[in-house]
Amino acid sequence: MSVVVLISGRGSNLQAILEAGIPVAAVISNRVDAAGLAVAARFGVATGVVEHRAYATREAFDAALAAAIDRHAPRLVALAGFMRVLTPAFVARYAGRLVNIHPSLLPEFPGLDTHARALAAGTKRHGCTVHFVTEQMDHGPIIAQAPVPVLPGDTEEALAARVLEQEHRLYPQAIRWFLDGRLVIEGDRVRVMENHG
Ligand code: NHR
Ligand code: GAR
Repeated sequence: MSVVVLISGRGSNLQAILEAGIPVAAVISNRVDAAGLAVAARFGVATGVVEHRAYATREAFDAALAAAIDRHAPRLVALAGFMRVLTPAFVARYAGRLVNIHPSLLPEFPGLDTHARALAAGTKRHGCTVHFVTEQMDHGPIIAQAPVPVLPGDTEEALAARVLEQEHRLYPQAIRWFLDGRLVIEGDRVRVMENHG
């Protein structure tokens, strides 16, 4: 019934998920010093650390990560500021039940440093995307998006904060849709079904 959340850092999206009352079975970080581990502990949620540096290959790290996840038999695995690209074998194992929140309006600005790149491009609209994770980084079927304006004089920090506020609203909502069985993947697209509950 529940969710395993993967983090690498601060954990503000994790906190938004927990505050929304989403059932989280465990939080797993690839870094021992991730501040999000303390957020999980504060909410009484089990934590685990699988350090990517302890593994010689991405395949070995992902196998250890999958073993740690599968102990909790989650319905959904949610990346929340998780910073390691996942191997095809890992993605295949969780096909259709692995989601990510990305800080841009995909397909614009996949990858890292999205806010700096949005400012450099002079775009007037930026935002965030929740998507299913596939082999191709930041290209999976899009579940939901939230736009924000880019304002004159914006810094990277100001823009990131504006996007983050939307992330904290969007991600719990999208996870709720998944858990309520409302998301149907149709090829490259996601249909959000009406709630008949
Ligand atoms: N894995 C797959 N296969 N597909 C996706 O769509 C993924 C993924 C893993 C993570 C999150 C993503 C983001 O939202 C995500 C989506 C990290 C990197 C990266 O380059 C890129 C995209 C994302 C997360 N990571 C470096 C690496 O070598 C390490 C960077 C670091 O440690 O700071 O893995 O942006
Ligand atoms: C969020 O903005 C998230 O979208 C982004 O990192 C931040 C994590 O913040 N994710 C990525 O860049 C993934 N590569 P948080 O740890 O406070 O949730």
